[in-house]
Amino acid sequence: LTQDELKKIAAYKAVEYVESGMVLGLGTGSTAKHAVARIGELLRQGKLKNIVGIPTSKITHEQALAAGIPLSDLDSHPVLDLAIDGADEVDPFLNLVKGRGGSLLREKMVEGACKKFVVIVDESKLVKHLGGSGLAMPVEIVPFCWKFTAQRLQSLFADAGCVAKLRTFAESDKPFVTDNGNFIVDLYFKKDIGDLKAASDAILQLAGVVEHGMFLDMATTVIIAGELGVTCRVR
Ligand code: DER
Repeated sequence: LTQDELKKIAAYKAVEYVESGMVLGLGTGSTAKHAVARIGELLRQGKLKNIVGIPTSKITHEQALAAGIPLSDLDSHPVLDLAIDGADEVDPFLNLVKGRGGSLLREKMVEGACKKFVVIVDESKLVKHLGGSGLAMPVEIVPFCWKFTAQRLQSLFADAGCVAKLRTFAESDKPFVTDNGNFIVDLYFKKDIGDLKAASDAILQLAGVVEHGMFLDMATTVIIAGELGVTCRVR
């Protein structure tokens, strides 16, 4: 099975949790994309009714619109029944790294407002420790004096051998700009960052930081699609 087929299997499994009448958080990324498409398909087939979708990014807003999912926002629906979204990393306690697609702020706002947050991943996303894979830990920051903020983030995790890099578009040095008009600094760790809650608090205390990509104690269910089948982990 290809990685995309595994993502699709996890996504379709998650959509089985969707009931007519629900207000749904619609995730962002190549895995969540399959869930959004599936919800649209079930609506068209009449197997789901009266669904309201709350998108976690402009790109998901466009996809959901095209899929015929009625859309709204958190102002109109401050409490959601269920969100379905992917993740970049999942640790054994169901803590997540998200945001390598750049949508972490709206995802965290929407998914933090849900009664249930179902995460869908292929098995390649499972890690022992968050940030341990040497891949990016995204932090959304304001553009004002971004070097100052990036430097402070890097110093926070000096013991973990942290390197902070402004996210730019591949070819150019143009900074990536989020849906909210902010920049993203990606943190790369050489060693384990240890206490995640302490790391989260320290990051959020820096004026200039908007939000980070660690989603701690938020996922209620993680659906993992692997070569040997699909497994569900429930908090
Ligand atoms: O950027 C994001 O937050 C995405 O949801 C990411 O966590 C998962 O993206 P993927 O399903 O394309 O791997």
